[in-house]
Amino acid sequence: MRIPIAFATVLCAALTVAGAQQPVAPVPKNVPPSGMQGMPGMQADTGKPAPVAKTPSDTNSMAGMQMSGMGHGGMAMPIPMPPGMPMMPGLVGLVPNVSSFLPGAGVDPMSLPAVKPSSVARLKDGDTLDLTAMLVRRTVRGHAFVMYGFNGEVPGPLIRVPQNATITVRFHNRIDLPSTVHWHGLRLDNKYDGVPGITQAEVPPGGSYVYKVHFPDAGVYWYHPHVREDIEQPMGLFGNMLVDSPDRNYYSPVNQEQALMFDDLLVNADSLIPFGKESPDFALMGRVGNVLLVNGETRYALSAHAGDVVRFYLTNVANSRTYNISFGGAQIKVVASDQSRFEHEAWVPSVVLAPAERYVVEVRFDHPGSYALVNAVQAINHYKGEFEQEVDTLGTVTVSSSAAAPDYRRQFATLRSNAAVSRDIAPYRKYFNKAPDKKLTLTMQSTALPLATVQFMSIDTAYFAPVEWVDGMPDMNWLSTAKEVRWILRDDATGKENMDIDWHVRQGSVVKLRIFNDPKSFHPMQHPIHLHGQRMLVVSRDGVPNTNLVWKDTALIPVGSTVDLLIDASNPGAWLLHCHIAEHMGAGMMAVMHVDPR
Ligand SMILES: [Cu+2]
Repeated sequence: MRIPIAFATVLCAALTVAGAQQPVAPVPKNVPPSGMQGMPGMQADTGKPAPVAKTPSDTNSMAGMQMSGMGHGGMAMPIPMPPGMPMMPGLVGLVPNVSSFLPGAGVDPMSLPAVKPSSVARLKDGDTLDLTAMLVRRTVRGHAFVMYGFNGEVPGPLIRVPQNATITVRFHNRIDLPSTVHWHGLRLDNKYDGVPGITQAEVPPGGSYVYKVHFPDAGVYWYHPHVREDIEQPMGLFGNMLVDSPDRNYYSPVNQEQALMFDDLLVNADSLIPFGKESPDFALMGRVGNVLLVNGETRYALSAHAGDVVRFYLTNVANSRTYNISFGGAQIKVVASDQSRFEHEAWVPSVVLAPAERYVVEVRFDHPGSYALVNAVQAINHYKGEFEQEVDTLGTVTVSSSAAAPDYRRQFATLRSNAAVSRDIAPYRKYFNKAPDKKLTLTMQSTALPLATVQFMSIDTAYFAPVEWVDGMPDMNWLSTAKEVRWILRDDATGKENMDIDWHVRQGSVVKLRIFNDPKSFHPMQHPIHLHGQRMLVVSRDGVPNTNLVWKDTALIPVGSTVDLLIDASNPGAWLLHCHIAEHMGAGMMAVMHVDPR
């Protein structure tokens, strides 16, 4: 799709005609290839096969990389630019207003243990796990870097427990930043939620902290630090938790199970791009990496037999990137998301995952050959003013000619309805159409951004997409830090913003929260909003009721949309509500909801 006005012309006009009225480009009726209609996170079934994919080295090429001069504490700072994309002339030579940070300053990566793949920690009620955040050596495209891992692993150990278990986790911080562990999506005891300043103090380097982690709901969860997520997560501190239902038929039978954690990393030819030390950089759009990773590796590989049904647990752990995942044309059945199964299983051609979201899908590989695990999105080329298909192959499923045993073809062909989920939701239906109890507007403020950035952004806003798929302007994004950009949750009723919002609701109440993502803000962008310690339903978007519900803890709020969330405020304590784009939270986008005990 082409924007009617040549963007370069518009840009030049904006940069050269100081004080002139900004040209206004018409707003295209663009719709990304996501399914923001119908089932949340799902693409409408087009029946078309997935597009032919390029390899990551094609699409994430460092070619076209430009030098932006000295940056971050005086070191040369080349910001990788997408191929064919020039740096903004007004930004050349500028550097972010922070000093630079990378893990393990002065540590020789070769002196560290090489990172290990994730192990499975099968634990039962009452068990104890030691979890140590530590420095590891990771090799990305032939270059060894000092990064982080839990117990030396990336992802960290996959914690697999029965529903209703409580385990003890002794967390040891052996990295060079303070840290904590947040148990994302769990309705656990507030004091173990891992949020510094609200439920505990930061664990300093060398320190330890003991968590009691309770698992009330079956599903797929993940753990990660709640201190400088913009650094600690992309450097490797994340892991999954799988909570098994006692119901043996909770899911359909499958031949294999696989947990996939999607991540991206921002690198130049031979260096990691440093982080802002005093506050996050890349504060506008979040740090969007140029190397896509599955379970910490640039190439995911799986072997299967012809006819195998594989259940994939998908988790997006990226700072900012939203994925749109498919499996080389293989049929995908979506069965569950963050905290429960869907009411009704459904066929989808792809799965959209915002940061922190999880989806459980079953995929049948019915014939021998190879299937590409693909991320396919419609990117905006901000410089040309065009939308273009961006397709990355993240890995391959190689299917042999030997036949699946057992053969689950028949079970796979059946779309189940989960009456237990509908029964669980039934008592909440009477609240679906009530007036909102709380209303939030998502917006932002900028102060002191470079003039070229401000001018560019005001034009860019004219053709925003409902979902921002990639970072098309890394140079200006890099320059923005939490000192220049403030992301805002604004309470419509009081005008209070972010941590000044001090909501109190009664335990046992059902809270309808309406969130509006203001398209007229300086930089409209989607926000994955996460509520700690509770569960919620996405009951409608833009007034259209959701007819296939699932319990969630994270909901993507597209640009210009109004989303109604129904929160089951069952768990007492002080709980964070925030955007899960790490840099947006680092630039203020969080509030506290107190659930007061009955
Ligand atoms: Cu955000």
